Amino acid sequence: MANRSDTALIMIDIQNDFCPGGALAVPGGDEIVAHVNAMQGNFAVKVLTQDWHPADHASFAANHAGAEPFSLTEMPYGPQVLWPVHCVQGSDGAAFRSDLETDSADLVIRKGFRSAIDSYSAFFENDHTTPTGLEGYLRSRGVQDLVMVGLATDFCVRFSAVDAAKLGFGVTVPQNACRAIDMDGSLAVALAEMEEHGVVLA
Ligand code: VGL
Ligand code: ZN
Repeated sequence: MANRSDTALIMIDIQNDFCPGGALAVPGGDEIVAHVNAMQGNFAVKVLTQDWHPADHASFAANHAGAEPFSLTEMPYGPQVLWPVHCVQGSDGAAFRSDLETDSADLVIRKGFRSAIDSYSAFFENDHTTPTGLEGYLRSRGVQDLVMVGLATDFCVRFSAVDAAKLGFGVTVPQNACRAIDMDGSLAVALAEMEEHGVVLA
């Protein structure tokens, strides 16, 4: 897939808060950075996504009286995990890992910026209908295939990969360039769901 102009590398949420020491640390999240950096030269189109929440975001347990982080609630759009406060707009935690190569990215797409709705997927918010604009960008650049890497395998990578496959993109997820939160077996569910939708788990 080296340098095919119709293939994009999508680097998902490689931010301080998802790495050890961060507010929603994914075990080993920092270990993928060197690998992701090394992959970038093989892609004509490079996109970074950035989880980017206002402080009053509805996905934060702290904004629901009495709720514990990692508990489940019902939102108008369906079930929602309540997270520790993370990736607050403009905070250090929301910044990309300083060792991630970001200068050569063509596009940074921010998501989760509406207080009332979370967005795991890089394509649609958690209501599965509000678009982020990424599909239009990729199509207008002639992209057909995606390689998706980043954090976390079982949340933002999973929802992004499944949405991409549903939209008709060819999708590969190299698992050695991803790390999972793995809450209550969520990694196994994520891998099965991605495979079901034709995502290639490399
Ligand atoms: C993510 C939980 C909450 C992710 C983002 O990037 O996987 N997970 N916000
Ligand atoms: Zn988030």
